[in-house]
Order: sequence, then structure tokens, then C-alpha cells
Amino acid sequence: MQTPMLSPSMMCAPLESLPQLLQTFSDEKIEMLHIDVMDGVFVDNLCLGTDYCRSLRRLTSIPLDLHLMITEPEHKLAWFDIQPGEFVSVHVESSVHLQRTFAMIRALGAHPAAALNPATPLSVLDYCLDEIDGILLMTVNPGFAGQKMIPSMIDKISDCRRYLVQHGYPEMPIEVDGNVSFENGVRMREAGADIFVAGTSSVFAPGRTEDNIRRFRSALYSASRR
Ligand code: S6P
Ligand code: MG
Repeated sequence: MQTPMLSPSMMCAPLESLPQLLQTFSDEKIEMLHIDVMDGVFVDNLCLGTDYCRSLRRLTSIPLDLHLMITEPEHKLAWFDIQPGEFVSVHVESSVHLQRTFAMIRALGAHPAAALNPATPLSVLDYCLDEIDGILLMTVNPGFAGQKMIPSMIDKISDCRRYLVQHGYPEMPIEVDGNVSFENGVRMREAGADIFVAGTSSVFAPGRTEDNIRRFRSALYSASRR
């Protein structure tokens, strides 16, 4: 079973304290940094771009976890200077030739992952599981931080873990994104999640960042995954 991993959402990070924040993340052994890329077409918002990713890589050695909420990501991967070992999630709703898109990511030495909107059924992955290293389940409709989790997403996480077991990938990581609060995170862990996108409802909640990280980790570590 995978140890729970934290992926703080950098769209929630205050720019003015970025260097101190990255030092805290490094001290607290944060596993990856979640980068929300939005193009104003696939989702109704614009957020974090290619220059931001390049600058962040100069400031920290923590691997990036790119969440591409953009149309036709296959034509834009080259813009991101993707590095070996990074996670790159593309939405199955936005890429027509999915296997080819995942193969392009793998050819860069990165880990391809399939991102699913809340309404998208798991069966869309039936013929893609060989090509991916993870599944990102959106637990809100993407575009904005600070939303409320869609309650049925807990069942979707359980269904996804069962689906992976049935298809021969019992240890494939499930990443969850959207209102992954201290409380929801535990329920998501119990349902089968491994990677937790931490935003305004956990790591960036009021209080000291290091305290929030420790509180969140300890809650997740004490929960048992399906
Ligand atoms: C939302 C985006 C997310 C948010 C994250 C924020 O479209 O993909 O990664 O940044 O969900 O966390 P919270 O706790 O504010 O929902
Ligand atoms: Mg995201």
C-alpha cells in the first residue's frame, strides 16, 4: 500500500512568501507541488503558466505535479519543459488521442496520469490503464479553489480502487483534488486515495503552514486505506 503523499496546490500559495514557503515544504518533506494550469477554455479561469513552472524549478527541487486543465494538451506539452520524474495529469475530457498523449509524457521520463472530472465514468480508462502511472479524481468541478466536495465522490474513490484491483493495478496511485480538507482527506484515504492535493481547506488553511502539514499528515497516516 502506498504511503499518503501531499501535493500542495500552488495556486493557493501567497507569492510574497514563496521562498519561505518552499523552505517549509522542503523541511516537511513535501512529496510534490501541484500546479494548476488553466486556459480559460477547458475551465472558466486562467491560472499558472509555463514561466511559473520554470521559475519554480529554479527555486526548489521538489518535483512538480502538473494538472493540465487545458484543451488539446498534446499540442502544448513541449511548452512546459517537463522534467523526468514529474507527474503530468491530462484530462480525459480534453484529449482525443489519449494513449498517444500519455506516451508523449512517458517519453519525457515523466509519469502520465489521467484526470477525470466528477461526472466522468471510470470506464473511460478501460483501454488506457497500461499507459498511465496514476489517476487524478476531481472531487469538485475544476476551475477554482475553495469549493465544496461533491459528496458522491467518496463512493467514486472507492469504486476507482475496486476498479483498479479488478483490472490488475491494485497499487496504482489515486490522487484526489478539490476540498481535500483535514476531515475529507481521511474519508478519501479510507476510500482508497494516495495523493492529496492540499489547498485552502488544509495546508493553506489559517494557522502555521508547518502545523497544518503535520496535522494533515498525522490524520492521513492514522486512517487505513481500502
Ligand atoms: C481546482 C484545482 C485544484 C485547487 C485545489 C484547492 O480546479 O484543480 O487543484 O487548487 O482543489 O484546494 P481547496 O482545498 O481550496 O479545494
Ligand atoms: Mg488541481
